[in-house]
Amino acid sequence: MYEQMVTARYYEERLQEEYLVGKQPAFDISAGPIPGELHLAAGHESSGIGVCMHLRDDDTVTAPHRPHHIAIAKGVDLKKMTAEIFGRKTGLCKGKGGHMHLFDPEVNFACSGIIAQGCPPAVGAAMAAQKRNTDSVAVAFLGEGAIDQGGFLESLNLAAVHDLPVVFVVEDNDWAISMPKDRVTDVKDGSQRAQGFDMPGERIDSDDAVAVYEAAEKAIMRARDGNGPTLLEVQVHRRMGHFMGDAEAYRPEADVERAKMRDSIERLADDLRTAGVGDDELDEIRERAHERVDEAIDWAKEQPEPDPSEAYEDVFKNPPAQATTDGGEE
Ligand SMILES: Cc1ncc(C[n+]2csc(CCOP(=O)(O)OP(=O)(O)O)c2C)c(N)n1
Ligand SMILES: [Mg+2]
Repeated sequence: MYEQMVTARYYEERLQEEYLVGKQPAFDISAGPIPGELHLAAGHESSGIGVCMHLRDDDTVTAPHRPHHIAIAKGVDLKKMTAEIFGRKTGLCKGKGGHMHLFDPEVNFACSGIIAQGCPPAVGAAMAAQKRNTDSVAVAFLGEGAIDQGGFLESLNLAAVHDLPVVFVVEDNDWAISMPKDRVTDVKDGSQRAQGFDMPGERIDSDDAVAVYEAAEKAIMRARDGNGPTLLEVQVHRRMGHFMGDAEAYRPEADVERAKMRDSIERLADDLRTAGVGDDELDEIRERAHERVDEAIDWAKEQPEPDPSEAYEDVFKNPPAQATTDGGEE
């Protein structure tokens, strides 16, 4: 778990550096090696990793717009994922999706920029698993800012009424862009929503990745054993802005500091030290993780850009006439 968490954190730090290349001085979002928006998940590691440690390749995961830690934990190919983020031809989606549209059928992982959008497809995957009599499960991750979305609430209902093998994981980082949680809901504990659908709900209120791991184990085993869905809410922290380039003028400095103080990775490292793991071993793990990330980023940066003539391929099932490369002659 520690290795995965360190990998995810360092990945975000490296992407942060790469993203800023060429974007200054007037912050041009389309310039540089990573074009478009970038939402980094530093501070969310305990949730993605604590949950996905229990999953197999044939289990499905849907993630929101802040997906990298979850994708890494689900086993998405780091090189192809990085190439996708850099908009390269050898990326997971041939460079056409970017960081919010990572799709990897090898390990059944998808994410989307539309919040709560992953819930219905996760329910669909769980229904398919149930109908095929397999013991695979689905997990839908979403932010606390998405828990009033109809798609989420309808998914909870469908999952409960059909006893589907699905787990919903709300990553509560207290913010939805510039909107603090207490301005959109009076319900402090989002897992209470489970009661309205007659399913178990649990909130993990600490920065303890092991507590997440244990709660997720219960929920995923329950799903695998055919006993239906669970809703988990995990308190995480947004260590960075909502997206790269967010000046966070709306956010009190003390809140940023608090987020940085409560670091689940440091906590896990302390727990490991207490359990007798030496600093040498922790350093070794960190070095291995850094090497893997650096290698993936170096590889991605050397990959070719997609050919403009392929822009419409894989985008439309039945391309409209104007969406052909010759300007609509056919
Ligand atoms: C349906 C929909 N409405 C609005 C948006 C714009 N939007 C993008 S991220 C976001 C806030 C998400 O907050 P939260 O779910 O808490 O996730 P976090 O960014 O904190 O990880 C919003 C409103 C969107 N992407 N999709
Ligand atoms: Mg949030």
